[in-house]
Amino acid sequence: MSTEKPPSSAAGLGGIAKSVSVGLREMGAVRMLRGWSAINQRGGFDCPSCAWADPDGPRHTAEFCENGAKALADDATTKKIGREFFAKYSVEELRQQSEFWLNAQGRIAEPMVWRDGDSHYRPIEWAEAFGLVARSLNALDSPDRAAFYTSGKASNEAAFLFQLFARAFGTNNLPDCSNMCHESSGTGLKETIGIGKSTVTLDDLERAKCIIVIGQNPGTNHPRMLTSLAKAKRGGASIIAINPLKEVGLLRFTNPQQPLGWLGDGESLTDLYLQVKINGDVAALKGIAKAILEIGAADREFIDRHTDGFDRFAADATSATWETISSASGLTRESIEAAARLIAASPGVVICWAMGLTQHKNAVDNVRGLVNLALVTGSIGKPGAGLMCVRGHSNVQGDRTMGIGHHMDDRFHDALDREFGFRSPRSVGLDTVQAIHAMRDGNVRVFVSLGGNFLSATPDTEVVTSALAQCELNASIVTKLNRSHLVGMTRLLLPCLGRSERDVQESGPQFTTMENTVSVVSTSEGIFEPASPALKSEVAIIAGLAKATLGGRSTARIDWDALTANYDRIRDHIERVVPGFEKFNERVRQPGGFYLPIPPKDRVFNTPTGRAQFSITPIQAWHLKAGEFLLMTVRTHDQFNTVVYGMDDRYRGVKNDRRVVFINRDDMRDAGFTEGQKVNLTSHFDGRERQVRDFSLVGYDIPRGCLAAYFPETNPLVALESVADGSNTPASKSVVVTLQVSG
Ligand SMILES: Nc1nc2c(c(=O)[nH]1)N[C@H]1C(S)=C(S)[C@@H](COP(=O)(O)OP(=O)(O)OC[C@H]3O[C@@H](n4cnc5c(=O)[nH]c(N)nc54)[C@H](O)[C@@H]3O)O[C@H]1N2
Ligand SMILES: Nc1nc2c(c(=O)[nH]1)N[C@H]1C(S)=C(S)[C@@H](COP(=O)(O)OP(=O)(O)OC[C@H]3O[C@@H](n4cnc5c(=O)[nH]c(N)nc54)[C@H](O)[C@@H]3O)O[C@H]1N2
Ligand code: SF4
Ligand SMILES: [Mo]
Repeated sequence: MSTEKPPSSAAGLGGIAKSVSVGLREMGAVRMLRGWSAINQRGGFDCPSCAWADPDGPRHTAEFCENGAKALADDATTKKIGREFFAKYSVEELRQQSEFWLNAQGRIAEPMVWRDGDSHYRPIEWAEAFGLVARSLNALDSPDRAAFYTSGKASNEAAFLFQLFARAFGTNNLPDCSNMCHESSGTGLKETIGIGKSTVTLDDLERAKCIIVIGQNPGTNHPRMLTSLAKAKRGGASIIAINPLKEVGLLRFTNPQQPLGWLGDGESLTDLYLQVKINGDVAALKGIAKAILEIGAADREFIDRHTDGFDRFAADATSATWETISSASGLTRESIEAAARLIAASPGVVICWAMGLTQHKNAVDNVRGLVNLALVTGSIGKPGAGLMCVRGHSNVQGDRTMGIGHHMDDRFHDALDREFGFRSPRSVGLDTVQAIHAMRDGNVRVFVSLGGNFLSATPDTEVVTSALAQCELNASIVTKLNRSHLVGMTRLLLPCLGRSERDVQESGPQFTTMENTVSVVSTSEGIFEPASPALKSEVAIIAGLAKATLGGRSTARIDWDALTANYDRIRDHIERVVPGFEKFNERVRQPGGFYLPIPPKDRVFNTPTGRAQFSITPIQAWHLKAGEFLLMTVRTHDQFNTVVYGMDDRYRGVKNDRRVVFINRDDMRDAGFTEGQKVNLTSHFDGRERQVRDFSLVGYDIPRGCLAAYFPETNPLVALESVADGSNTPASKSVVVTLQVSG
């Protein structure tokens, strides 16, 4: 491992160099340039990485960032693994390898099966594979003994069919990655403003006069957001960052699409950087609201006309003492008041956030706090203002819109039942954490996943490993090998087409659709030949599984073959089941697609009273014992979730190591540790300890008492029971740990 001074600005030449080198390594020059010319272009394919939005107007010839280029290279790599690879390495040998190595071997080229007692995976025909899943599912004594997991990359069409399959089979056990991601946002937004989505367009962000970026690292995780922030900044916006780390991407930005911008240090972005303590946000947000009330900057007209609960909220905020606010947030009164003044000086504020807020015990309170701030400033339903939960996976928002969720509302079920002539189950299904409990207790026996890496993405890795290992069948619809595929009594790999590949069915070439973070639905159509002729599309695999499984057991009228032959037919069903998709096939073919309705934009709040709700968010300070720290688990610049592209974290100055822990230099000194020293991390939850070993200490600009380390290496530390109230999201950004010298 080596560390160096982090760069002074994000993107710029370093990003271009990285995109080219990874592209050449995985794809070669010709394929790389072809891919680059189609990614995020109209008629091309949607970037397989994050859910950031494409511009509504004209597009650049290169409408992607370094991480989009890396994700494309990972998806469209020419490396493949088929029967020879699986004959060479036993499952035991594969288990010894890292996630990085497993992913780097290439695309899975044909269906493979591993049965109890085997040493190696072996090839299996598609029909036999479908039959195997069907027999396992149909042998269960209840449909609720199965769980159907979805990762947020699945297209709308695949997601819609997957939930239909699960519900026609008879269960609402539809856990998804969202349960670990923005579930807290969805929960907090739905109860307060009546919809679990952002209330802004890209244009609102770019024309905002004040923007808060809180609990989010856009330079790494949503890089093109920096282009929009820079645009807003040039238009006169002030930008406030609230984050325990001084993330380079929030400090300065060099736009790689403006050649002259390569020279010099780039544009500075943030006007006010509040280095909050981990989980100090409820206090910080309350402090900002208190200061806004004290300045007299509350938007009384908006509050009176559109909200409930203001008086209680205002009494609570004003009665909080600055002492409590400062000690819980780690911020001075002056800096909080400075933030309030910037907000008050602007006609409205756009608040952007991600995992820094959603993965804590009181995560839903974090989101309520954001809503309070938006409401008190009247920032909903006017241009250049609003709430922007910045989504992770490219179609995670669309998947939920399509019914991937363990607890959809009655309206959705009724529409589904009408459309397909059956009665879908109404009991609440299992979310991700509940599904793990159920597997562990022997109550879920069959696990089918549509993408993702359930084992490494979820908390408490040891518990999940043994829970998944007990499943009679672990069947994955996948592109790449990962650790989730190395456990289970029977394991099935069902390899699918990647986002960048051509999908040709009986009626001809097909496109799929995605919904981005600002509710725009648009098309995605791959351009490359499939990695192997044996691959099927996600839609075809789900239809194959459903047809083999359902037979006479469901009264649902679903012609799976017809749906596979022409995806327009799937979209016709979606149009009749999901509101906002009127004339779906026609509108989605228009350049750039269409916006789904966002009622709060028109100040329509679908809450029980028809008004937006203020909430009370109690400040809950941590009382850590001597030697205890609060750890947040974050992403590097060289990974997409559990998919590790490389071993560097360029923007934080770390090279060639992922087992590092960032610590305040004074804390390091006081504890008698030294830079680079190897330590073990022990977490403490409910009287139980969990440990990961051999991490190198990196002295860093981080508040005292706080640590940062990378996910998924630190997931074994996160207790399965440590979850957010109300959303059940693993609290993977507030893990109480102690450090011990390793050896
Ligand atoms: N390149 C790349 N892009 C990605 C991903 C990826 O892995 N790689 N993942 C995708 C997915 S699924 C998601 S959900 C998003 C995630 O996007 P982010 O949420 O930006 O990802 P994290 O790395 O989890 O970063 C959390 C940020 O919140 C800060 N933070 C942590 N705890 C706190 C806190 O208590 N308070 C505050 N105020 N800040 C805190 C951290 O310092 C960090 O800057 O990115 C998506 N895009
Ligand atoms: N400690 C900690 N844990 C976390 C987080 C954290 O911040 N800290 N973040 C959480 C968050 S926000 C999320 S979203 C989850 C992510 O959880 P997941 O979505 O389950 O995980 P990914 O790593 O994104 O999944 C990668 C795998 O998806 C498969 N895949 C890739 N492309 C495709 C495709 O086109 N089709 C199909 N069918 N499969 C494909 C490949 O096999 C690849 O190995 O992790 C969560 N876990
Ligand atoms: S910002 Fe996100 S969606 Fe856009 S190119 Fe980069 S990784 Fe892809
Ligand atoms: Mo996510």
